[in-house]
Amino acid sequence: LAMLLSPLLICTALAVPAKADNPIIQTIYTADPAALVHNGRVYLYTGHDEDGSTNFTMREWRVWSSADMVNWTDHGTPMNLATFSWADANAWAGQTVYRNGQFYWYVPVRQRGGGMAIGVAVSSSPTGPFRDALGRPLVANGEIDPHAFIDDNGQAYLYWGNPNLWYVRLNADMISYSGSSTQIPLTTAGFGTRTGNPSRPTLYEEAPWVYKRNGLYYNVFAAECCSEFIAYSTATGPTGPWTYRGTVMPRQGSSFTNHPAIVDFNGNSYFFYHNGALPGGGGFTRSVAVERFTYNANGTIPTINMTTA
Ligand code: FUB
Repeated sequence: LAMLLSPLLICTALAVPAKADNPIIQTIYTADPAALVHNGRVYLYTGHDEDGSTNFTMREWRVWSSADMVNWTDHGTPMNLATFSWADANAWAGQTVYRNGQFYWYVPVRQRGGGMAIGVAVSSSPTGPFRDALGRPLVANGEIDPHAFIDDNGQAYLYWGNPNLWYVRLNADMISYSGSSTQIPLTTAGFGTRTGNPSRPTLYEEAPWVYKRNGLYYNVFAAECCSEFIAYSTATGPTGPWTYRGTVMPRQGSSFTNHPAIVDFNGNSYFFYHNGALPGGGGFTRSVAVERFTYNANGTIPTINMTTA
């Protein structure tokens, strides 16, 4: 009987798809995901909430990668605050893009004796090590959460901001820019209506994630603090005007922040975010998680709920 059953058992086992952990990383607290698809792998760039963190105790960034969205390789810490000699705290939400054989990692950090600024580090490998490309901030206006986007015509943009939303046109070297930083008008038509905070009439809070799909530009962002949910706007061009489209991920879980990243990989779309789902988790001990989703036929993003596995 055992001999007869064993092929059946093997077939059954093979038919069950492998399932990833969610949160993705279960060994340390991670936050602020940014995903990059390169050469058949998804690279996941995160911050690191230290154990016992009480107010964003974050000193380094981490890299992870996967070829199947199930098994993740830990690439360690290829960048930390010491990478930026001019920074002394707040290794917050960054993002990495690839161009011409180099990987550019944009991050917000606190300048020594100053406010928040955005630095850019470079490496010839997606897993580093990364070195400070400039030896000074790329942008220093006290605001955070940089996100770079390269349009089909090769023009790159850097978006960032809290409480405002900014962009600047990056040069092809990705470490300098042309023109000055420009504020994207935060209109309620563009970014929804926030209630109860006259100084911030729209939902936009922070964490812009800009990309293009089927000719439409998407700006997915953290909305309305605190706690945050994830919302999005669309536009026919990379600088707007933006039209508010609604919720991507409602407020859920025990983290008062959330932070979006969206990529397509091997024919599927993935939404990365963070929550407080690990034991001991919360607003300063967050964990990066992911959900697979399908765009609606008209290009809108469905409402996505947090899951654990
Ligand atoms: O992780 C520190 C800050 O919290 C990030 O810069 C924001 O996006 C929010 O997630």
